[in-house]
Amino acid sequence: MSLQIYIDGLFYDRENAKVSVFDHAFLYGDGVFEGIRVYEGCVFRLREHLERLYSSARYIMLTVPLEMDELTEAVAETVRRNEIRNGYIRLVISRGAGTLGLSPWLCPQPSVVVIADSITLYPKEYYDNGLVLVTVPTMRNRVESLNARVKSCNYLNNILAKIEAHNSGCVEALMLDHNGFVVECTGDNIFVIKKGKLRTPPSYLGALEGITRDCIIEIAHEKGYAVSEEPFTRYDIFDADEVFLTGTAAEAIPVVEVDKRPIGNGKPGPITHELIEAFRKRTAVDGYQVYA
Ligand code: PXG
Repeated sequence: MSLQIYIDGLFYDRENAKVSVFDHAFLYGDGVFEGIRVYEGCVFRLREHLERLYSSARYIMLTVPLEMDELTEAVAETVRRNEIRNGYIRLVISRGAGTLGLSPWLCPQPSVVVIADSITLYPKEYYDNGLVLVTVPTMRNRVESLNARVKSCNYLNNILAKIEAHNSGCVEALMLDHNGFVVECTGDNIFVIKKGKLRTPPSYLGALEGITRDCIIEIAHEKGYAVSEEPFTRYDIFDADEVFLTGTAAEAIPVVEVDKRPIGNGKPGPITHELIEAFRKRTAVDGYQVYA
């Protein structure tokens, strides 16, 4: 059976799942999105993802054409139709089709797209051996411009950073703000651990309030680790005992080298390992059960 894709209340085969070239998400990146995991038929933290989606939409003054319970059902139905037990959901709210001009008020009807598919995971060796990062020249957009707390369809800044990392042989890029503070990676939040204390950049620096980040903070608290959200620089990365990233695709993944400097002893650390294990235990129980 071909993939069934939800567009504005109807389901289409992959070949026929199309939106207008006049859609402003295509013309201008005018829209918001979410990337969500499904584990054993459980949509991980669906409510939190949807809340972030509505917040992103509110920031760009885009009215999501469905209520939260309707959108929940659209997501669940898309997962069921495709018989996904473990996979990945891409939810997009676009400004909709309009004219060849910026004006969003000339786009009468926002569109809702839900794709539920399988997911390609990072190779196991990344988890076993850790990631190597490089700091890239492309800085974060200033929060006074497009606040990167918004998960908008305009990811060019991060894409440029990703290309720069790739050109240096790395899978992820460390991104700084214009003051040199560490913010996050192109699709992952970052944590440093020093003497058993965790730190992650605050969202007011323009770090996405990652759903995985939130979950890891909760787990760390439960395990008795102190966690603070405060600005830090590359100094604190090089000085850390452990560094790890969090994100929907990666879950939690150790970092062992940044800018050719080994982190700690150059191997994935024990606290990172403990948090990853605990995170994996709750993925299939912490969310919306689609087949219940
Ligand atoms: N920072 C940025 C900039 C992100 O885009 C995260 C952090 C992690 O947030 P979550 O909520 O996932 O823990 C993200 C998430 C994709 C894709 O298809 C990107 C993300 C998530 C899922 C898929 O590229 N980014």
